[in-house]
Amino acid sequence: SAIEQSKRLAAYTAVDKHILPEHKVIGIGSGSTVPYVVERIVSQGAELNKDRVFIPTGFQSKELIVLSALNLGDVDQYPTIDVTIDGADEVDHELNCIKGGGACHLREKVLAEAAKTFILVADYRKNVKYLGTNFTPGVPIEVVPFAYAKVLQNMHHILGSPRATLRMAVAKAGPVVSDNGNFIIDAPFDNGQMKEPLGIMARIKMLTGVVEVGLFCHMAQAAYFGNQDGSVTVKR
Ligand code: DER
Repeated sequence: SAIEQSKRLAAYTAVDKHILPEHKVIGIGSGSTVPYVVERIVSQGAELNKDRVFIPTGFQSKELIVLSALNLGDVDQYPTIDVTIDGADEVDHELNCIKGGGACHLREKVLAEAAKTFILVADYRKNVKYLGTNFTPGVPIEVVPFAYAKVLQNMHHILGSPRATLRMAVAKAGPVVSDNGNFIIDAPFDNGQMKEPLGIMARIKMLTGVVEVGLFCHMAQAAYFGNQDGSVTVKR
């Protein structure tokens, strides 16, 4: 499909540009775009990859590394990462992004912060001017189960997201449970409110019971978007 092609295009372009022979510790994100990142890294050859270690951002990411026969590492062993490449749900004109569509944003933010270089790869749907344009579920928020109702109440009445909801699972009864054993709240805001994502992120993060917020502000050095016409848009 055009979307899959554009994901592959973004991933291949980013890997060719940012995963160089001298990069030995590499953070691998989550979602449906990063498999193309790993595919391109594998194509760089076993000779190069045998001296590298790959750090996952969750169960899916770990499985991708293992099934691709790449060396698996842990952020405990490698607290400093050369490059982390990850997907995103939306990226605005200042490289702020919404992440957490896959409920992996806590570990993703740890590896994004630990990396000297943090690169985003996505299809053309994610390339927006302001957050909240295309990704309608809103800002993913990882919360401890004990506090989810309180956080939900605060989002509705204080933080200005009256339509915030607890993310319910599809193939499981009850709510989605993250790799860390927590719940996810999705909090939609309108475009106007998302012109200053840093302020929203900080206020949500302060709520008791919030573990991490799926807004990554001023963290990425570049974002690559595959386009339907086969071109690539780079934001930096
Ligand atoms: O959850 C995340 O932040 C993931 O990176 C994810 O949202 C990216 O999604 P996609 O690569 O499947 O579009």
